[in-house]
Amino acid sequence: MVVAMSEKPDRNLGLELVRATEAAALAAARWVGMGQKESGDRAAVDAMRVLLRTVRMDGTIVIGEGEKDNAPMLFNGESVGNGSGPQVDVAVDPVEGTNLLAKGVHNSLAVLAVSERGTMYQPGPAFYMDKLVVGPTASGKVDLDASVAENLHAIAGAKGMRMEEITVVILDRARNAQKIAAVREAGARVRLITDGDVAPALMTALPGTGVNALMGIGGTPEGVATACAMRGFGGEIQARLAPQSDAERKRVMKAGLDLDGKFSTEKMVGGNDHYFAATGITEGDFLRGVRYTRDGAVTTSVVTRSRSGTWRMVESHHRWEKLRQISDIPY
Ligand code: VTB
Repeated sequence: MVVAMSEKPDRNLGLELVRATEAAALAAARWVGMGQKESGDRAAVDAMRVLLRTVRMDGTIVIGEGEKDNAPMLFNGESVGNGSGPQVDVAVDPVEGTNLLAKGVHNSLAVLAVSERGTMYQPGPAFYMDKLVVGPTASGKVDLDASVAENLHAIAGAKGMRMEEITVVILDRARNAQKIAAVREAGARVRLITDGDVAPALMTALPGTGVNALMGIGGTPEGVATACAMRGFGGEIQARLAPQSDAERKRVMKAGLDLDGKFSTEKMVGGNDHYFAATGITEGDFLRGVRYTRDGAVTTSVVTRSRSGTWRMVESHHRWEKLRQISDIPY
C-alpha cells in the first residue's frame, strides 16, 4: 500500500531563518561598543548572507541594505535562498539599531522577515512612518486616527489595567514631542528610547515585558518587519507614511506611494504565511545579547510563524571550533 506523504504539517522556514539571524548577531557582537557602526553592520551582512544561501527558499530582497550600487550585498532586488522551495519576499536588517551596537547599549537585534512573493510593502524612498503597535489583547481595538487618549483608554480597557499602569515606548525625537506630551497628558507612562523601535514593538506582543504600546514616527523598513512579526503574534501595527523633509516627500510622491492612506498590518504584509526571526546582539529587555563562553557563544532568538500562530524563543549554544570547520565566517 502506498502511503501518501502528508503535507500537513509543513516546513517552518522560520527555524531555518533563525540560523541566519544568529550568524549575523554572532558576527556583529565582535563590534559591540567599538563605536564603529558601519563595521558592525558589514560583519553582520556578510555572515547573514552566507547562512541565507542555505535556506530553502526562492527569495527576493524587498527591504535590504539599499540600492545595488551602494550596497554590494543584500541589496534590494537581490535573490536570496537556495532557489528551491517557496517564492518569497524578504526583509533583512542585519543590525537593527547600529547606534545601539556601536555604543554597546540595549536592544540591537539581527532581523529577518519573510512573506509570500509580492505581499510585502516596498517602502522605496519612504524612510519614515507614524506607527501604532499593540499586542494581541488590544489588537482590533485601536485606531491610528483616534486621539492618543482614546487609544490609551482602549488599550487599558482591553488589558484590564489602569491608565497609569500602561507604558508606551516612543523614539526620543523632536518629531515625536507632541505624541509624548499626549501620552503624559492622558496619564499613561512613557518610556523614551534613543534608537531601535523593533524590539519594543515585539515587546507589546510578548507576555510580562511591561510594554503595552509603541507609538510615534520611526523607520518604514522597521515598520514592515514589525508587521511580519505581528502577523505571527496576532498583534497589530497601523501606520501612515510621514516624510521628514521636503526631499523625502517629493521622492515619495514621485514613486507614487500612498502618502495619506492608513496602513493596516495586512496592507504592510499580505498573504497567509509570514515568518520573522530576530536574535539579540547587545543585551536586551527580552532577548539576551550574545554571551561568550569558554569555547563559543550563546544566542537568544525569537521566531514567529503566522500560519501556525506559533512563536518560539530559541537559545543556541555555538562552539567556534566546530563552526570554523563548517564555514569561513570570521567569528
Ligand atoms: C528609525 C527606527 C530605527 O533608526 O528608523 C531610526 O525605526 C531612525 O530615526 O529602529 P532617526 O533618523 O531619527 O535617527 C532606528 O532607531 C534604528 O535603525
